[in-house]
Amino acid sequence: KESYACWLQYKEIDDASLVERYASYGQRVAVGGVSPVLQSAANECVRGMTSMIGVEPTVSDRITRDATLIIGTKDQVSLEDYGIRTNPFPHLPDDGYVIQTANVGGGVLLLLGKTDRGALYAVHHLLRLMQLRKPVDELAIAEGSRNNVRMINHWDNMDGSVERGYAGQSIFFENGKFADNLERLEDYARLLSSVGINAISVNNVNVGKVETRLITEDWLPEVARVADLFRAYGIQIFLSINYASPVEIGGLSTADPLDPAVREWWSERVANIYRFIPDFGGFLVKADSEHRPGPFTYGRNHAEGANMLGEALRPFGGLVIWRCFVYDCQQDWRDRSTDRARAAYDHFKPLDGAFLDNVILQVKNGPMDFQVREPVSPLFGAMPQTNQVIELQITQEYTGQQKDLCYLVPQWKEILDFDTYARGKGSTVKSVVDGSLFNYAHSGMAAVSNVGRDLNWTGHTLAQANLYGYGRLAWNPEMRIEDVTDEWVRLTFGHDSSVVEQISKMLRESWRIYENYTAPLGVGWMVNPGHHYGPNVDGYEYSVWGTYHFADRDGVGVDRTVQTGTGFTAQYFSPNAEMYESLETCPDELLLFFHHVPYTHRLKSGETVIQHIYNTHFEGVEQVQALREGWRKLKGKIDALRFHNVEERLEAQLANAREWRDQINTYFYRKSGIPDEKNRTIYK
Ligand code: BDP
Repeated sequence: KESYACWLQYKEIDDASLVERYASYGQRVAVGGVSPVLQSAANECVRGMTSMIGVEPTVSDRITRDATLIIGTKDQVSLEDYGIRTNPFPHLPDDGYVIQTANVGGGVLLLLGKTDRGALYAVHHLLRLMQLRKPVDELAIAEGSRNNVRMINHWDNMDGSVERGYAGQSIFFENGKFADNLERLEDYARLLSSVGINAISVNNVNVGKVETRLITEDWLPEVARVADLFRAYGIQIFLSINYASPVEIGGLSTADPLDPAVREWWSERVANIYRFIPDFGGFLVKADSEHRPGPFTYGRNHAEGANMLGEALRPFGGLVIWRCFVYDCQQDWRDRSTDRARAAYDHFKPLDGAFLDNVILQVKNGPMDFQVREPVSPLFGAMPQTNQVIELQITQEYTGQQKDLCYLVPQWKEILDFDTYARGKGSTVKSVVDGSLFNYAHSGMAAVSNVGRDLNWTGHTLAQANLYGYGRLAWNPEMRIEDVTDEWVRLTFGHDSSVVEQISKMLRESWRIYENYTAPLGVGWMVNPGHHYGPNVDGYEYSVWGTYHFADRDGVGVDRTVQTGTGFTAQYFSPNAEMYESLETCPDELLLFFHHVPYTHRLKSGETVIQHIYNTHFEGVEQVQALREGWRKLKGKIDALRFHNVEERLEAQLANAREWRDQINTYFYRKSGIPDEKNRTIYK
């Protein structure tokens, strides 16, 4: 039960005086109107209240004078009627809300959204405050999200498998069909809406033969059923599409975006989708990447490719979310133009301004692929006239696959806070993707889901924190790491201070720890090809994927400078370009991403590169041991199921960390011939 409930535990509150205060509002709930979203809001409110304070509120669908809690929209309930003179709504975005205590009767709590979605978020906000044991007698909250798009991408296939999924089979599909466990989907929608997610794409960006048909009558009734369910939680549905659909299912001989027959085919398809799903979100597209079809096949660029779909969707208000993860996966290191890190910028930057208004480019956070450490993608800030969303990876493909603990909120914060200098100082990534820097029509955040059919949704129970943290940051990128973390731990495990402190600490340190025992100094990869778990230093070194470390007997790292390397550093604005270009100013943690250096090169920390590699890898293993010891101290303070789940995973993590340490250290000892200054045993 605890595993499944995630952060919506709604545990009974044992503080009698708090319960009394909460209960005074939790008697008579009145809802301002009828809509599926308001219905969900009311249901959630009743559910949370009943479970936390032990009294089930009555619910009325009209606003009564004796209501103690009112759920509605700004059009249904006027603040003035309750003696509140300031009206924050004009300053709030559409999904915003107001939570206000008013001194009418014995006191009433107003939970009002600008739209009904806002009302649902207000309910969740209140329930969160209650779970956190906060007073509610004098609330005057007005909140809205900075990001319009707050999306989750599922990489789920209809056979039930999940690409890069580490928590069991798909919750959406099984055996080539839609799964019929709607209760599970509804609970998922509750979790997502509780952190403000408002969009999901349900199928993998690598669209298979079967999934290509999702946009046809074969499956639209089923897609519509899922859309209905999520709509009630304020979440719009998107589908990933196959760019070659006109050929594969339309019987056309081409998918050329400039061909009139192709354009007409898509327009008809889209119109038909909207007959089934009137508020369909739109398409997510992976094109010309890793063997996927795309406009390049027909000699067209990606603006031509995306705009064709944009035109088809525009009459219905739909969006095209077009991924910038476009590179030649058959490349080799032939000349400087083939550096994979350069690809997204080289393809898309020249097209700035050429995309329709309802097209959004979805840019991965880094120029490579969700490594434990990468610089920020230089595309952020580089396209003032093109809508952008950032793509993060909640699923831990390269960060421990939900066997190893790796809490990604600190990484995401660093990325969002990074200053691109696109419009001078203060041009942070978060101000690009929230649309404020360039006034984008559509913008925000998207992330690849880490959820599957496991009882606890995420495999590793503590990986629930990544899903929660993503939602909270997508809602408000200003939230501090400590606050997101503290909130999640308390909501999930309660308020025992030793539990809160221990788990928060483990989470906050985990990303650095993972970095310590894996690929050093930003060079990335060194993983087993294919599944990407565990060390394999040369696993990708001699293949064609563009992922190299160039270690030889003298040194290691990728020269991406303008002076002597691939010229990638020039894709950044000044002064970032100069900072990365120069060996003196390039930050240690990204050194090997940007430079090829001798093993004896001294870092700013004072250590040589080789000694840093040895030190961090020994330290990483010790730190994982400490994580395990720390967790063991919580035995008896956490329910057995969750305790054992994490304990087991920490055991696996320790084995993995040891393997990484031994392989990395041995490899670099053999390459360099330089012994460890501290004479530790390097290989078994
Ligand atoms: C990589 C994954 C691959 C995805 C690809 C993508 O290894 O499975 O299809 O990204 O984002 O990280 O399209």
